[in-house]
Amino acid sequence: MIDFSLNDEQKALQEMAREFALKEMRPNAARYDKGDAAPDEVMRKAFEAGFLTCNIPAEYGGGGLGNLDTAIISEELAWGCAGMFTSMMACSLALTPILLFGTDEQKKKFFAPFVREKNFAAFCLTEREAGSDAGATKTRALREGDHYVINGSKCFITNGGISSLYVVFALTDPDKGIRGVSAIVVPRDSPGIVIGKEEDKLGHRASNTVEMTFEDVRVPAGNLLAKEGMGFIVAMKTLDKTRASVGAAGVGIARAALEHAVEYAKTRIQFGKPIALLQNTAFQVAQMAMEVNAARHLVWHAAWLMDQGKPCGKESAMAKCFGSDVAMKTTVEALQIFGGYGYMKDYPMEKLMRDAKLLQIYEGTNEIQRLVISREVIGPIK
Ligand code: COS
Repeated sequence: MIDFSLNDEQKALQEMAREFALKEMRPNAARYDKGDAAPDEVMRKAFEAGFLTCNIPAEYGGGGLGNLDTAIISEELAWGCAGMFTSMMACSLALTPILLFGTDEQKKKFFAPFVREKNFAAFCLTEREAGSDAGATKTRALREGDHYVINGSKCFITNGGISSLYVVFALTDPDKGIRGVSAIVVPRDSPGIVIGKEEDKLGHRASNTVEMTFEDVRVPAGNLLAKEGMGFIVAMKTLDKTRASVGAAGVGIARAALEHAVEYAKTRIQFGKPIALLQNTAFQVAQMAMEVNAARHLVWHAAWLMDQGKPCGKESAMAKCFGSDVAMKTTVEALQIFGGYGYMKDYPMEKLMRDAKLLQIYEGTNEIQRLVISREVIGPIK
């Protein structure tokens, strides 16, 4: 039987996240969108509310929430401010490899600071020459006794400048290409980590994005996740799990744009009546509402599959791709309903549109999602 209703706990989580988004994120969104200050205070409150640690299992002191629970919360937080949400999501993205592949000892050690106080983590996969082609990593991690020595550069690292811990993907065996990549946990206080200048982005300006260089960074060999050479699989399995959250963020942004457009269309009088009564506007609203709903169902389905421990790579890619495309399309159309006002910074539409764009790019471009989906749908060709 299929049950689309949320249970009481999920309804309470949704309500709590919506309240947080409304009271803490929305009133501060425009201020942090300027990008000249970090939303530390909002993040402190987000930590206290448990949003930064909700995916850490309860046995390690976290919220122990499931993937569907997290998707419900993600929609609300992105509805509040996609930029601040990105910082939170990037932190859970970086903790996911530890969650999936860490030993009990590693989980205890690495999760402890995150449940104790506000901390961020960063997922360091992308390089200048290894974006969509994530396996083309050039960063090296050479074994020297009981340590790895890491050298190389990573770019577009969300939370890079504010994190206490990094999960770094680097070649431990350069001759083996993709099968020579390993995933290594690197604490921020390791000497040799150089944080580059903060990127000046189109949207998600409340989040921190930097280039990072690792210069002879020595970390204990015990910080290796899984086995040497398994790093690419670690990255792929992590992204299979986290991409649905990007879809959830897309739903949150699109829903916000739709709600603003409906409110505006009901009060904006042109040709003697509210523009909501014009059939073009009404049909646009209907289309947006259908797509937001469809995107949410894809997200919830992918998250539900994860909670059942079932394969979800294709469904997670669908949720990410469709959810972010819907966010982009809906924000463009909702801005159009606002006409000239939509283009002004006094109204929320232009930020929503700028924020929507990144969802089509990060955690794998939507072209990569289509590649992942089509490979599975088409299957092997003899
Ligand atoms: N789960 C488990 N294993 C996987 C996997 C998955 N989701 N995806 C790939 N693999 C395995 C493959 O089975 C293959 O193993 P074998 O060689 O033993 O058969 C290996 O990994 C290499 O896979 P593949 O041949 O598919 O690699 P490609 O180089 O073609 O790249 C894509 C695959 C394009 C899907 C990958 O590079 C990718 O996701 N790129 C986008 C990266 C990204 O999202 N970046 C964002 C950074 S985080 S903000």
